[in-house]
Order: sequence, then structure tokens, then C-alpha cells
Amino acid sequence: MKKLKKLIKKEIERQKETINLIPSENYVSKDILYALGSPLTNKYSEGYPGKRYYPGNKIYDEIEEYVKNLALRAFNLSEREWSVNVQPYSGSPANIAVYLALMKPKEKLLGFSLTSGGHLTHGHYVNYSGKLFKVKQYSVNPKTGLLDYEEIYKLAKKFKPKVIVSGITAYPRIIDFKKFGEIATEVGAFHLADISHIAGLVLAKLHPSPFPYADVVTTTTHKTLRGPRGAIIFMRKELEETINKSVFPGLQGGPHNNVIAAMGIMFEEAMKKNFINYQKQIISNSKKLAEELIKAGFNLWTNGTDNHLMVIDLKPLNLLGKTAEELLEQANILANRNSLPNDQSPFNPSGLRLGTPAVTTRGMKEREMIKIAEFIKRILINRENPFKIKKEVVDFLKNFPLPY
Ligand code: DSN
Repeated sequence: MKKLKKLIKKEIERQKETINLIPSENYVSKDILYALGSPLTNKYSEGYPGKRYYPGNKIYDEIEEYVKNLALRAFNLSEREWSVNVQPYSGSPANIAVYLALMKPKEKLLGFSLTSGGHLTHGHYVNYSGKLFKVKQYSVNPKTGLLDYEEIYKLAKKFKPKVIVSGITAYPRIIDFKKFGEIATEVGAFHLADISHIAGLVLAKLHPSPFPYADVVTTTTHKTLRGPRGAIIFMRKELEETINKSVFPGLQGGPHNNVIAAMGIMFEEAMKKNFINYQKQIISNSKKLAEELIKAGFNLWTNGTDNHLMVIDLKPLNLLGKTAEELLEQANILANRNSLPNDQSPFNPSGLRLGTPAVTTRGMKEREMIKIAEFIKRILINRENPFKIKKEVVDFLKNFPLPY
């Protein structure tokens, strides 16, 4: 305990003294930490409310029903059309549970390639989504860097997938879920929209919603939604039974009740007006950071951003993503290396992915984005000593406290 207490304290200090630009990370509130650290972690409640495999679950039934209801309300979904499962341990198992509900092994999945901005669970060969199913992947147009819906349509028509997955981890532009929905309908496929990265923006109506055009929507809860590590599956009513069975008993065991309660607090927070302002600020900050980085001399993939993230193309600077990541980390700035569609080798990515959800939670605005772009320029372009800049970074962060 002594050792771990010390390490946890050290990690809290690291979080306080680091500019976190990893677009999939965030800081939760004290209330969310309270639920996560509560004795709700002690109980087994395999099954679903009213149909558990263990006694003593009355309170857990109430909690789960309440959180499911909040999830539907937060995204303005009608209970007649949509159901929700709040038990997935995280985004990857949520996607796998959906695939296993909608497809038999060896059936066809069409997904977004990782190097173009998709996710491992969108059919990558190292992931079970790529091993269990027959996969084709769409990429972006190499010239524009944008999703090419005409090409996706042609691919889908030829391949005839059972499931088409849309969604991103490193694509800085708006996704046209309507087009994905139309393509899926045309070829008779299910459309799974994985909105893990952009769920907060969708909830705040700052990104077009996938719900009218999807059969299933999955999201993690710890990114722009600013909740605990976990995931949620929204599904059309008629898919409820199959998908619920796929989550449990198909794939998972007992739900993490402390996490489910924390998701409830996340939704209560997300339904307050200042959450919408928070999401707006994420985008304003992202656009400002992109603009300043371009001014500083960086090349951005697709020349900017519409959402919470951007990717720097480091090739013109003769820098590898890994080197840039390490140099920034030496100055207490975190951004992660990322493949770009035109990379020679996926093992040496030449992209650097940055995003604004975490720094926006700390209260930073456009003015601070100018400062952050300047730090990055000094380290990666001017090649100033990052250890010297670290002192300035730590000082700068003193004005932006964390909630804990
Ligand atoms: N690892 C997440 C990200 O960083 O985007 C996706 O699962």
C-alpha cells in the first residue's frame, strides 16, 4: 500500500505538471472519482436488471436502469427506437460484442484502416476483428486525406459486407454518417458507428449525429465524454436481445458497477449547459492550435481540423513520430506518434496526433493554444533543449489546476 500510495501521488503530480494533448484522454471530476472508488466495486451482478445470476442486486438494478435512462436522454433518443447497454468494459470489447452479435465468424466486415485514422477493432489483422471475419478496409483519398464516400460505396458494392463500421481515432474532419448509412442500406449491411472519439461533440450537437443513420452506435466514455474508462452500446430496439446476449454471457462476466455509476455521474454532468460550452471550447481550441501550428511552420494532415484533434506530418522536418513524441515528453508535453496514410512503414509513423479535450478541461482557451504551439515549435523546429522548456511548462500549468 505504501509503495502504491507513493506511486499514485507521483502520478497525480505528473498529471498536474504535464500538458496533455493526447486526444483520447481527459480528467474526470471528483464526483466521478468518488463513484469509481466506492464499494460498488464489491458486487457481482452478472445478467441485466431484473434478471441477475446473483442475489443482492436490487440497488444495482436501480443504478443500471437509471444510467441507461440517462444515456438515452443525453443523446435525445427515444426508448421506443433505441436500447442501450452500459456494461461493456471498454471500447474494444464493445465493438467485438457487436460484431459477434451481427456476424458469424468468416462473414464480411468493412472497416476504416488504422493508418488512415480508423481503429484496431475496425478490422486490423492483428485484432480479433481482423482474424475472425473476412475484412476489407477503406482508406482516405491519398491526395486530399479525406474519406472518399464514392470509393467506399464502390468497395461496399463489390465486397457486400455484413457490417460496415464508421468512426475514427485520428481523422481530423467531420464524418458523413448519412453517407455511411446510405451505403449500408444500399448493400444490405448493418451500419455500426463507433463514436468513441467524438461522442462529446455529438452529444453537444457540434458534430452531425450518427443515430438517424446507424443500426448500432458504440462509444467509450473516457474521451470527450469525460467519464470513467468504459463503453456503451446503443442499438436499435430489434437488435437489443442479440447484442445484450453477446455482451453477457457471450463475451463478458460481471459488470463493473462502480464504473456504471460513474457513467451516470458523467451523463448528469454532460446534461448541464456548461458541458456544451466545454465541447465548444474543445473545438475552438483545436482550431486555434491547428492555426498556430501551421503559422509556426508545421504541415497538418488535411491542413487543419473540424474536431478535437489534428495530426502533424513530420516528414518535411525529417523527424520520426517517435522522436517528436520523446522530445516533447522531455518537456512534459504529451502527444502521441501516429501513422499517416502515406507512411512508408507502419512501424515508423511520421505523424504526431494532438488534441484539446484534456487541456480544455483544465480551463485553457485560445490564448493558451498560442503558447502551446510556441512550446512545440521551440522543441521540434528550433530544436531548443526540451529540459529547459520543461521548467516553463510546469510554471505555465500552475494557473490551470486539475479537479483533484
Ligand atoms: N487508444 C485510443 C486512442 O488513443 O484513440 C483508441 O482506442
